Amino acid sequence: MSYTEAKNAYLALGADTEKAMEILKDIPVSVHCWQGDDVTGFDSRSALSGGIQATGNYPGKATTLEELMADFDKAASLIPGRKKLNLHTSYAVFDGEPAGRDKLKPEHFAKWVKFAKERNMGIDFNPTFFSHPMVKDNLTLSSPDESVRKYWIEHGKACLRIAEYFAKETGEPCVMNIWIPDGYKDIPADRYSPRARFKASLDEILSESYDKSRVFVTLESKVFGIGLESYTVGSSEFCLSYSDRAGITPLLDNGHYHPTETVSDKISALLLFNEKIALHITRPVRWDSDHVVLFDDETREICKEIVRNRAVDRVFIATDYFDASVNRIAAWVTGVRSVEKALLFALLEPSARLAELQNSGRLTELMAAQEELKTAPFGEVWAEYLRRENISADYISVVKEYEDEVLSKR
Ligand code: RNT
Ligand code: ZN
Repeated sequence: MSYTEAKNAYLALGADTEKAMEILKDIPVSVHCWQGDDVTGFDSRSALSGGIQATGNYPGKATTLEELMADFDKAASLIPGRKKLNLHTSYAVFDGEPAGRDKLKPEHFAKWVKFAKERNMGIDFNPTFFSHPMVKDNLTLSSPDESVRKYWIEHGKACLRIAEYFAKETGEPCVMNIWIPDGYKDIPADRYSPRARFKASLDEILSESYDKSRVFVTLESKVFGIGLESYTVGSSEFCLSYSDRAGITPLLDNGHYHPTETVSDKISALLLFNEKIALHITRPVRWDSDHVVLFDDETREICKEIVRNRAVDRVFIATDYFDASVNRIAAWVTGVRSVEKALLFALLEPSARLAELQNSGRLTELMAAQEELKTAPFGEVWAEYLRRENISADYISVVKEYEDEVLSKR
């Protein structure tokens, strides 16, 4: 089947492929830098902590700034659409004396700014509250130890200044996401006090003045972590309530809920009460395993909710996964392409017609129409989108060549 035939097939179903591709190419997807090196970073190179894990030992991992940048470029060259660079603080670059995370300055990210500007990308940012000796007993902003709490508050404030610098330099808004791993492996006796301290710490961080038109602070909740099974301080209720009260943006990671809960079902509720929301798109397999995102049911359903609710401008979309068991560049490309594909799939849904079926109680027809869409000639439209974006459909041979020439020599 040709693209023209696919286009006509979609027109018959009530969807406009041309319009869909036009919209898709301008939707920014924030690509996480940490897929490139299993969340290691450059500042302390401590073992990954915080209850998250990158499993696998595929050869060729990036270990220097230059390698990570080259790998990111290779991946980006195989991903269509508008991209942002998503950095963690642990990717700070020190030319002279290393600075502690409480004393980081914009200059420690100057090389990343140059990199992003040369590629016309905005930058998003994440304070790093893990993989560091100042994490004490798995606690940071909720620690009962004042010196620990203070250190991480200063870290948060330093990150706000850096986020503002990113926004000013790139001319694009910077989403700064706060996620802390704090929690307990076993049943705590006091669930209230750590949350009270976390609340106070966030208040202190946000007392730093910053340009709210350029920097969007988001808060990511989580239900459990490895070694933090019984209690997490930053639970969903805590984070939603806090964001609401403080006027910041809630962030939902689809690996951070009980297994039968879906983020796709949460989006509409949050859009009714928030100007903006933010997402970490990942693939949890039995736990928050951060497998590479695929073009699967939940990824499509999440994207449908963004598109149907006309919220493309209100949802900050970012990827968040780290698989060390396969080629890391292919992992990057497969995951981000899956998000792009799911967005395209969602843009090809005749949502007004489907909503009309629902609202007029024609639920049998709705079921049939939704099934029909699953086998519409989507592959042709995706292939056309790649052609228009000048991106080769076959990325595996490009990645293999890079593996032979570059990765295998590391
Ligand atoms: C952890 C959170 C968090 C991290 C990144 C590296 O469960 O999802 O977003 O994955 O900050
Ligand atoms: Zn996340």
